[in-house]
Amino acid sequence: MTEAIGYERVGDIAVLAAQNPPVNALGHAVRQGLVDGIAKATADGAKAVLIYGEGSTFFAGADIREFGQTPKEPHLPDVCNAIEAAPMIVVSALHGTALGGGMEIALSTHYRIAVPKARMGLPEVNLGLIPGATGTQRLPRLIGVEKAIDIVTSGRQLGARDLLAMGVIDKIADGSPREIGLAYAQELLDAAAPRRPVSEMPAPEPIDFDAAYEATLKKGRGLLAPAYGVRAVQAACEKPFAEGVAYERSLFRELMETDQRQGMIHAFFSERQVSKLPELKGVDPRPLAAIGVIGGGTMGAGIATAALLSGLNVVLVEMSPEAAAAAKDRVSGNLSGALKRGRIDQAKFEHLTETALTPTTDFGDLKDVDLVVEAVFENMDVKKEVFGKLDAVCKPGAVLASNTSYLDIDEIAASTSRPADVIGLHFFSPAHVMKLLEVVVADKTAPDVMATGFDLGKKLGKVSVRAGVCDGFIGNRILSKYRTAADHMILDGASPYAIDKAITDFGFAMGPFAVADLAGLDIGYMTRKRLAPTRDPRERVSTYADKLVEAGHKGQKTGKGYYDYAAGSRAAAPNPEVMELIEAERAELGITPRDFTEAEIVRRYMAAMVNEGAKVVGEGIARRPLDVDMTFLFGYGFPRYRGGPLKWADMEGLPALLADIKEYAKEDPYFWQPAPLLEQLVAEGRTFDDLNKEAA
Ligand code: 3H9
Repeated sequence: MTEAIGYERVGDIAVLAAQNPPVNALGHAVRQGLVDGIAKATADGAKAVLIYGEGSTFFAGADIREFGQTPKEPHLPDVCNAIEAAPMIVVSALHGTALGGGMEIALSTHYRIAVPKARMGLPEVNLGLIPGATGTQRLPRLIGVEKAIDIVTSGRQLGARDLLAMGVIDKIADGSPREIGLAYAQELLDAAAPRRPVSEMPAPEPIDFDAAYEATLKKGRGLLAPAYGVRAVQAACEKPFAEGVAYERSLFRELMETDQRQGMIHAFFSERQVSKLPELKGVDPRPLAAIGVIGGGTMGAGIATAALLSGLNVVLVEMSPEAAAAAKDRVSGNLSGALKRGRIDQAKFEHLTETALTPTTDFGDLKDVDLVVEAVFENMDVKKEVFGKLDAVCKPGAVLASNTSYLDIDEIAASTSRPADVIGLHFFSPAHVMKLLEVVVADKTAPDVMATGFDLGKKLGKVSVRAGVCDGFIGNRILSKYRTAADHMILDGASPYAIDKAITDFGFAMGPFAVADLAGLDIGYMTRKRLAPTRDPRERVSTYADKLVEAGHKGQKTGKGYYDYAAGSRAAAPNPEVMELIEAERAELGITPRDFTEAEIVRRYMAAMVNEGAKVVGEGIARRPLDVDMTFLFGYGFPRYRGGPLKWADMEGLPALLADIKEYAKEDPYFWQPAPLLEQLVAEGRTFDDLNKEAA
């Protein structure tokens, strides 16, 4: 026996208790302990075995940290088969989350009981994998092909009631997993219940697997794992159990070798790492019960909605009673969406809109709030005026935050008498939907103010990334570079539509031009005008986009932008005026357009993203490469299975990417200045991930 599995006899029942905190992951010691435990129970003459987990959960799956290393015996499928082959009945008692290999262990036991709050699922697709320990072979035998495909391909978790209704578990009972498991095992022994191996159940009825495969592949937008899951379930119908298991294993191993698996697992750990910063260790956040929001436009109303939904009281300040009423309507509109989706009930809706939310025109109403987020017009003078008022009315210790997306937070902070309390909290629109929050730390921001920013993000269910002060912080600064690279390609011969297609084929949710239409083309227009006075004369600038805006085409809100939305559909057709403007500009500049392959478009676009990402890390604006990666995953629709721009760069190979950047620099040395950090990593033969590990 290993220490990871405790062994005890309770009458006729041998009890195997997993003890591998925090989540009882099925690492080597646990697997060995289970196999030894079954052998010991057999040698002991036990009539039943109970398997359960100590601590917060049943097994939450294979130990992801072991992935990528040479697997050590006993392998998980063998453990599952050894459990099922035990000569006595084996019962599992579930609590917490029985995920992946954990669910596969449960499916290998003969009977399953769970506490009411237990959840189960096969989330392997979220790691770029399929279940690799007999799950795709046992589950369809138990509940049929369609439900099994849904569970395997979606990775979603199911609650105990649904699991009982489907026949995945046999019983629900209140109590500790040990108590309910022992009682159930005894009940089964008393009833002389037989062993019930799922692998011996008849093969399930087939469906049209080719159609299911194609549909799943399409839905995955490039992610392979779910489609592989369909093929694995197919094997449960067509092959004897042992062959099906071998086939599942071969697909699992194939996926294990992919970049997609690496990208997804990088995302899994980075998502947890991103809010763990050395500078926050031991720093307690300030209390947060009520917040203020200044400005009730789309952004302010979104922030207020997110705060209300997370249980915070909100004072929403607007300029006039009419604007305050309109802001309240916006918040109510957002909350009615939550009501419709069943996230809140009518009583809660009324409480949030009528009691927890205070729309006002009086800054004095902010005197008791713990934190204020300002979301007013992007203009330094306007912001300073607001911060002056906040400085006058807010209680000592209140956190004063700006939602600016590019203005200098140091300058805003300096305009108050309490710069240590000032921070940037950059939300993404719609703020009650988008997961990203950039916590922008200024020179004088106090550590507990930064901790409070992260705490607010956590309360709001956001992924918070620490950013330093610069134009555009992490995300928008990098965006402006790859967007410029796209504009240069357009001048040289690519079309916005070819670029959008290449980028969505790469896996982005939307291409940059469709995104620009959605956000409003006037935003980019204003940014270009703002930056024009300080623009370096060597910069290559295109003007077709400005002309488009000046012609009144501002994207979806005006019905036309890069695309024509006249038909009311978001899957709009190209706006013919765009190519006319582009061609006119090319002619004016004397450019003979050339062809761009999809591969070249992606390469240049990504090279610009990675190069600027490396500058952002090199300058300390992002603390670690993973901070850039998470910014893009959660704020910019970057495909999760590619891990993020800098993880993608690692997998592509930094030397080749740097060589391409130097090649592009021959045409445009100003734009393509290689990031010093990228040059350094290449010279030292290291990767961005090495930097992540050093920072951990
Ligand atoms: C699989 O099973 C493959 C098999 O089919 C075949 C194999 C042959 N391994 O999320 P939390 C760590 S694939 C290692 O903050 P929560 C996590 O990193 C696996 N470590 O807590 C964190 O560490 P730290 C299928 C793991 O309460 C700590 O535990 N299973 C694993 O919010 C706490 O995690 C999955 O994909 C793991 N499997 O949520 C389940 N899981 O404190 C993945 C967690 O150092 N896990 N850690 O940062 C989860 O979904 C959530 O962690 C869980 C708990 C719901 C369990």
